[in-house]
Amino acid sequence: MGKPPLNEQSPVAIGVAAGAAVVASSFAAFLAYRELRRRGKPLLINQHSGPDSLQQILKGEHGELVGDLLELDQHHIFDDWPAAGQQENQKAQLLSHLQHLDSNYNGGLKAYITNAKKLLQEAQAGENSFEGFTPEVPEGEKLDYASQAFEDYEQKGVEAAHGAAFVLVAGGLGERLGYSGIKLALPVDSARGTCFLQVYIESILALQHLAQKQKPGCVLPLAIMTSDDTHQRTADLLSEHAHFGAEPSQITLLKQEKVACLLDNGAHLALDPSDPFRLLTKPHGHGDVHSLLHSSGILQRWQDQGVSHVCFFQDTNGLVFRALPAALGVSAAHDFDLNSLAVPRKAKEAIGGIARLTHKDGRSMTINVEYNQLDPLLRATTYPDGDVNDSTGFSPFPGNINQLIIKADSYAQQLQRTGGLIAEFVNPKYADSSRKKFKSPTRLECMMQDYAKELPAKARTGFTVINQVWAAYSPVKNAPEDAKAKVAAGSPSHSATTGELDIYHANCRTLQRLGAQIGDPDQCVFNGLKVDLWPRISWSPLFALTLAQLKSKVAGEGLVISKGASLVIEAEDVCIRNLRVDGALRIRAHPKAQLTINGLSVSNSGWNWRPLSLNKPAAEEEWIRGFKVCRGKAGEELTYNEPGKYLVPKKSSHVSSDEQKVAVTA
Ligand code: UGB
Repeated sequence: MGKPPLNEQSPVAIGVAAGAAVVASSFAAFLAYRELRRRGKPLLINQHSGPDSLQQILKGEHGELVGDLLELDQHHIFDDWPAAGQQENQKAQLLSHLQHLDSNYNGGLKAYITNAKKLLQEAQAGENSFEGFTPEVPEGEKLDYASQAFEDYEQKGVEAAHGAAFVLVAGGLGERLGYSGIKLALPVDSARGTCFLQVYIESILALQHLAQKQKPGCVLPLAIMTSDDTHQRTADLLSEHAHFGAEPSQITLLKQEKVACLLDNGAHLALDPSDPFRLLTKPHGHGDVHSLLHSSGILQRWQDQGVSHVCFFQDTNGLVFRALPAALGVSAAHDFDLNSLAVPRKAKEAIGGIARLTHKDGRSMTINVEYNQLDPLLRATTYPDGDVNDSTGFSPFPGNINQLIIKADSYAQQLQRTGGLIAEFVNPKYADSSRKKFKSPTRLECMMQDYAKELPAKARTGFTVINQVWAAYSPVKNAPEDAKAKVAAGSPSHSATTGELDIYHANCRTLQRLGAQIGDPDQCVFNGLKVDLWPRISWSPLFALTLAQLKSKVAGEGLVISKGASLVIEAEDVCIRNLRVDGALRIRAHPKAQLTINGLSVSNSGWNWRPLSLNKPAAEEEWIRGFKVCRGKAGEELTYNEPGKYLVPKKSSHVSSDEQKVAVTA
């Protein structure tokens, strides 16, 4: 399959004749047809032998594909087809749908079904894909956030950043979260109100500004992998917001295709119950990103532009760029072909564990073992208790957060060799103990971190653990009820509630390390989760992306933020020498405005994060968080729309002729 359609120059004779081949069923008809066609002989089919419309398919451009499907025992797809002349449009729709699926899988549907049969048989037999391997805790770079080592690597990362390209995998719809929009459009935090895509693009632009000091004019490219579920909405989000300040040519969308669902262990393709002329399809997993970067030619283009490292990240971790420059520095310093960013992992937490696996035959590799495979692997080998925490309160196996840094040279060679194909797996949910029936149709999947499995033994693979989870990882993945259940089971909630609150937590803790006085958190309950609500401090990555930038812009000992206060910084060039906030303050400024805040004290009734009441309307973004922000008119806005230098509060030393514009709304 995946071959060109039948050659129309060699028509097959179909008609009624004495002694013509008479076949009893559509399936047999096709097999006979194919056989004779292969031998170059015309086939005469009795017009009463099987649905006329099937005979027509034989003549059509999809005949070869359909024949292959029938040979692969997929005749159920056509069994109930109406006779010729009926529902021809719908039939054509199914044929072109099949053709589409065929051309979007390497080797076509034939390869897909063959691979599926093999993997389904292995799954039914309960085969262990790690048979013969023994896991060990791997060695890697472990960094305390904000330590000297962290800062040194961060500096190295900034120096290497002119060669960085970024890949955001955002094809997942987020069904687990129970949100109807695309996750990239969700606000990272309600204080600033900017969405994930904006924060990611601003982070890349902030790194670009730093990199331009090394390589003037350099532009850091971003590719976003979308799917049918997310593509249009991602494109619209970008165009509605002028690409959030990036050059349109800097961003490329790559759409991944879905794959057909499988009904049973025989890999029968599942028809859509609501439309017998369509197959059910589902996403193939984030592993598609490698073949797309290869087949689109993007990786090649990036290499031609001088890209040395490709950095992958997920759709909803608002903290990723806190750790990424340091991880890039680790990659550059150790010349890693593959570096996985990791955090300490709670046992049984739904993130993969990074392990060193050594085979009986001597092979070994450092890879991610997905959470559902880690426990059985540990129990079957060296850890009889399975996936449990050690005395540190965490699993000894670091948690993969699917933020990968891959060296472009060896990546390109690898993709050239493999076409970017990643080992697939299947994960059917069985309805019975004999593992014969599925609860619902399944499909083949692949994961981007399994790129490590394809690497040659000589490849340099490593990982970078940020020892403080709060500084690097808080994704938004789980719906409120599931989040509560996760916490009850001792795992992090990874909910929209904590995704936001962890941003404030990280910002407050970071500023405390700089010497700032930050009020204690309030204890709150949102969506049934007991959480700490720290002062709502949030800033644009264009203000400070790295720790070094933050240190250069904020004199910690001069900053005092009261319990319950909010501070939002939407300005690039702000120097905070002395600022006290008791209430709420938002600072906005033109990119070319330079602000020095020295001696400003703000006091107002501030903004409140209130739990939702069941009987009051709320937006979907609020429901998944469990709170609403009440700003009222309370809060001070400092806005500087013109370039210039400003001292705040205005003093005699004010150096700009521009008027300082202070809009006080409370
Ligand atoms: N994604 C796609 O772009 N396409 C797809 O077909 C599927 C997903 P999930 P998952 O950090 O918590 C991963 O569903 O796969 C995007 C790691 O495997 O949120 O369950 C999607 O849009 C696991 O080891 O996560 O688990 C999203 O951006 C651990 O690291 C991203 O892929 C876990 O993430 C992840 O998709 C984690």
